[in-house]
Amino acid sequence: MIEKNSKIFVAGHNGLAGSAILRTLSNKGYKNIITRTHEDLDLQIQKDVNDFIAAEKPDAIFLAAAKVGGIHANSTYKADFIYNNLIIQCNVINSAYRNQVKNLLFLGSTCIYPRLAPQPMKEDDLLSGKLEPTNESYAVAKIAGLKLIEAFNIQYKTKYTSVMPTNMYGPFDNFNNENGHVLPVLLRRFHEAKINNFKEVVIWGSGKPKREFLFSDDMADASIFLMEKGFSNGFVNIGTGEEISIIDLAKLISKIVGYKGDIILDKTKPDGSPRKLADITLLKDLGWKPITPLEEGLKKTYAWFLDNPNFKK
Ligand code: GFB
Repeated sequence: MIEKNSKIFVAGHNGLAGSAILRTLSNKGYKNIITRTHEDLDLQIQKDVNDFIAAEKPDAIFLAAAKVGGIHANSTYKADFIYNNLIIQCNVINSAYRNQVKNLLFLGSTCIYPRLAPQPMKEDDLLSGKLEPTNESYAVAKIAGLKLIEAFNIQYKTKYTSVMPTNMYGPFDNFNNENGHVLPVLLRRFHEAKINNFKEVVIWGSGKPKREFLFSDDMADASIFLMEKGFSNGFVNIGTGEEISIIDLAKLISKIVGYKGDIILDKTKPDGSPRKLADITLLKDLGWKPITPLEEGLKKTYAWFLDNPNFKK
């Protein structure tokens, strides 16, 4: 387990998840944190990763580095989503073991579950059915990652942890119109429609699919909670237990942004999974509970977006 003076490497500290983990660790009084930019350390180069971990010998690693994106990016860059993520997680998990790193947390995603898994989705539902085609590459890579952790814990007696957060959002998200996830993309689209007086905003799909949205700082809080407990007995869902349809999310974002125009559905775009609500009974039984309601998280994220106009788009 980790303690306040543990030396902690946050891999992927500039991303949505990694920045939330870095921010939350600092807020909780962790002072001995190391990070490396992608330019300084390419996690796809096995020797560089091993040399870095051997030299720094961290007590713990939060593996939040990954190739991520929304439904369009996942459908368009299938090879990158499986190859990049497999390489990164194999390099970091293997080097952690080879250099006696005691604690490691691997970040997966609830897209690992079958497209039509019973809702809410339990950890036991893994590999019980066909995956959602639009994000199968990413899902296979993340399933491989959690299985790698499981296998290292069995064969090499490591005590590593895997968490499967639901759709995350928050500061330092990807607001790019094509490759971002739905929540940041709609925040930006409604904002730009308001300031440009557009008559309507187009959203993709039927608007009927439901999604669960987890504020990134809450994911970080749950992940640090598990690492402080030294939990390493399988993988754990992280979510809010609440879901919302895409059309209702769009209406909520429109209200928060203050947009007055119409919402139009582009049904030529894919819907993806009909639902993907995570069952968080295991996490709640361990003593954690969700923190940030969606409307509050949306307001915080929109405020951050307004304060960071030049952030990657
Ligand atoms: O967040 P999202 O891109 O990915 O899309 P998933 C969620 C839903 O939002 C789909 C609808 O039903 C989309 O049709 N949507 C509506 C939009 N308007 C838009 C829009 O302008 N942009 C986008 N992107 N969606 C992701 C996986 O699945 O879940 C990732 O692709 C990851 O790999 C993530 O697992 C957690 O929620 O469908």
